[in-house]
This record gives sequence, C-alpha cells and structure tokens, in this order.
Amino acid sequence: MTKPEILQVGPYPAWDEEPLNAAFAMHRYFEAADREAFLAEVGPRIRAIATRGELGANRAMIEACPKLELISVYGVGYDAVDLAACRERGIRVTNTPDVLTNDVADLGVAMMLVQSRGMIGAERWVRDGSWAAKGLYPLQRKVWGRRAGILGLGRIGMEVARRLKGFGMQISYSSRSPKPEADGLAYVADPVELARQSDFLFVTLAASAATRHIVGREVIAALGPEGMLINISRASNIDEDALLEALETKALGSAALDVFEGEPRLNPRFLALDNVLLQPHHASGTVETRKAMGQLLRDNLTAHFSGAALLTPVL
Ligand code: 8YV
Repeated sequence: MTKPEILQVGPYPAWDEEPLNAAFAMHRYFEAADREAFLAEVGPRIRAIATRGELGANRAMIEACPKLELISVYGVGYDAVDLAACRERGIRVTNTPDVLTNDVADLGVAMMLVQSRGMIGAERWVRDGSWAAKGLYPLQRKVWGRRAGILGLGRIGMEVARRLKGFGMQISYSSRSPKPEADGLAYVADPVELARQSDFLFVTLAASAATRHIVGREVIAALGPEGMLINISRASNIDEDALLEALETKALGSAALDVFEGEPRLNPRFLALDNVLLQPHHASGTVETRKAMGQLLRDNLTAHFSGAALLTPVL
C-alpha cells in the first residue's frame, strides 16, 4: 500500500521522526531551500499537514495542497492554522490538548516564583562573588497569600489555579462566563478589573482574533507598578508595545514571558530590561510531554487514514 503523503512544517524529536517516516511519506518543508518551489512540487500530492502549534499552516500553504484532508497540530494552540481556509474545504484539524496541560501550568507557576523571588539575579549574586563581597542579596517580594488573577480559565488556567491554591493565594479569574467548576475562585468579568485585583496576572487564554491584545494598555496599567504579568499562552494576547513601554517606565512591575511576537527573534527591547523573565516558548518542553504530544499527533494521523474517528479534533 502506498503511504499517505504528508507535508511536515517543522522538525520533531527523533523519537517522532522515526515512526512518522515508517508510516507516512513525509515531505520536509522546513528543509527546502526554496519553500515556494517545494510546495508547488509536492503540494498536489499532499493529503495531510503535520505542523507545530506556533508554526501552523497559512492559507497559501493550504491552497497549495488541493487534496488536503487533515492538519494535525503538535500543540494545543491552533491559532496559526487558517481555520477559515480549512472550513471552506472541509479540511479537518486536530491538536494535542490535555497531555501538555500540567507542564504548561508548572512553567507558569515556576516563572511566578523565580521572578518574584529574584532567583535569576540571586544565582548571579552567588556566582559572581557578590555574596561574599557585598553581603546579603536584596530582599524580594513574597508569593504565598497574595492575589492572583487568571485570564482564561480553560484546562491550563484551571491547573494554574489548582497549584496556586497550594500557596494560599486569593484567586480570581475572567472568562466568557462564570465556570461552575471554579470552586473557591472569584469570577471577575472585566479583564481590567481582574488586573486591578491581582498581584500576579496569568494569561492562559486560547488565542484568536477576538482575544488579540486583550491585555492592552488598560489591563497593564491596572496591574500597576507592583504587579507581575505572566504569559504562557500566545504573544498576540498582549499588546507588546504597551507591555514594553510599561516595563521600561516601571508602570508595570515585572513580567515573565514564554511567548513573543516574531519569536524566536523577539523584540531586542526586552533584552535591555531587568524586570522581565524571558523563556524560549518551552512550557510544554519536557521529554514526557513532548513524547505524549508526538504520540497524539501520530494517533490522529493514523486514525484519519484508517477511517477511524479523530481523537482530538478541533474542526
Ligand atoms: C508548541 C504550543 O506547540 O501547545 C502549544 O500551543 O505552543 C507548544 O506546545 C511546542 O513548542 C512545539 O512546537
């Protein structure tokens, strides 16, 4: 039997590449010297696209593949896939939810702790001899018992909340409507009001055109000079210019970010700031979770080509 032909948008770990190559004819878009010419050549034979959350598949790519049936995303976020183009042609889309939820929540909470307790600077204090030369490290701000806001109480937001309860924090959240399962959490409909009531604001919203820059000037101003913004969702949820300006002028206390506009080439203004913790979009980046994501990506492809129901469809 001939193997289904698949366009692979970005690389995967070796433990995924091997079984993918065994089951499918993989076409490595990211290795092509001339990507447009590559697409024009293989596009007509492509039946599925395997991509990653942050890479997605745009309209031009989808249109270059007239026989496309499925886009399988390695990641929970599928905002980089042109869903309108998929709907027009009945193309199915799958993602990898659930398996990464806990790791993403862990990284968000870790960023809050690291940043609030100044642990990066503290490590430097030890290594560069400041401890011996200058004495005690400057005092930092506590985490436990303070106020946390969660913007977007989906699977990841809920796991963040579960962890924060362990720190005895007062937790509020914003989402489209109150969630009955949000036990002990206060619902605050307006994101600006949520920020006003928070010392730490976690952004855990699934990104879409509707959520673009939901964290804008007003939310940032409401969080204020003592507040910390933690983003483990997508850069597009935050007005990055407003964020940079607020960090530079100290109108916002600090930020801890795993995602950036134009990543991996982030705005160099971030690099000059000492009140921001920068992470390379690795919230789901553990061996265990990435293995589970790869398995789920493959399971969706296999299900599709064997005529079985998709495991985790979004379209
Ligand atoms: C990336 C993510 O897909 O789940 C998401 O939406 O952004 C991540 O898990 C991951 O970095 C793999 O590229």
